[in-house]
Amino acid sequence: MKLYKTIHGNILEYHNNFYELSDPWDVLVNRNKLYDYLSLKLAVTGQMNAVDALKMLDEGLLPPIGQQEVWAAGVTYLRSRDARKEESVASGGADLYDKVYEAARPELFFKSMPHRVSGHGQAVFIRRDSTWDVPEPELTLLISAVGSIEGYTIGNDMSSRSIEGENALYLPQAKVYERSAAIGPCIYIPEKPISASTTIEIIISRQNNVMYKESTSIGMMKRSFEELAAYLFAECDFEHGCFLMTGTCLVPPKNFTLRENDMINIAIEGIGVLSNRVALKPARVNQPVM
Ligand code: DO4
Ligand code: MG
Repeated sequence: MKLYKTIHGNILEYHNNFYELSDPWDVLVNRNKLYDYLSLKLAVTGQMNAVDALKMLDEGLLPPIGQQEVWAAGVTYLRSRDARKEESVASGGADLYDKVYEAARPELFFKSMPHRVSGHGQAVFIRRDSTWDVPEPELTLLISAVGSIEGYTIGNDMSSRSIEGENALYLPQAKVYERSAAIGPCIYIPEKPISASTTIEIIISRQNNVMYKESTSIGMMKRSFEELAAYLFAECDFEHGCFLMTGTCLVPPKNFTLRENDMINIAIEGIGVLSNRVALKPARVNQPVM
């Protein structure tokens, strides 16, 4: 099942049939056994006209988020550890990434408040004070207030590699800024947990030329989703549930940096495609000069 948030309401898609659900978003997604709840709703809700549903999705799609915080895990794949070690050689911080990859405690960091999140079709930003920027395609968990993993979406943990590489203590600036997180297009709620063979693919294009294309499977991850969720919930409460990006496994080559108007397409089997154009935040009056 797939749950979409639109400007006109919430739409559930099941086997190419569409159902409008009147429950408020934050109540709807924050449930233990969400699949079972939605199955019951399907049985008592009339189908929407498919043309109307597709028009709503086409014209009014929103990021599938309400009041949930977005968190992220790091260095959960060997590829991510190696990329971080390379970029931080000069700062002397390379060992940190080895240590966190091997440690029992994972790296978890706060990524975004809901208002900074972009959805499918919206722009993601790169920082003006960064020289090396990449998208990070990440399977993203929807976790309920009681800590149960209820669904999945596609996440993009936009990152400045130049700022993180300069000094690991700059991580919040490398990771948290306007439109540095994208999720969407929907929440995928399968009957059983997502399979380890699920593929994740990224394509970055510039003026219709493919600049980078790569895919892998989520089974390459070192840690389990339950382990990440358990650490996140150990000493934090999430009244509305939360999203957790599970780390990147696909890293563009060292000589690649994103530019304005690049297109980022991230596809995860079963969920769909999250597409975002790269932009600069419109400059403020009195924009500080760095
Ligand atoms: O250690 C820094 C961030 C790592 C990260 O975002 C990732 O591995 O996806
Ligand atoms: Mg990441």
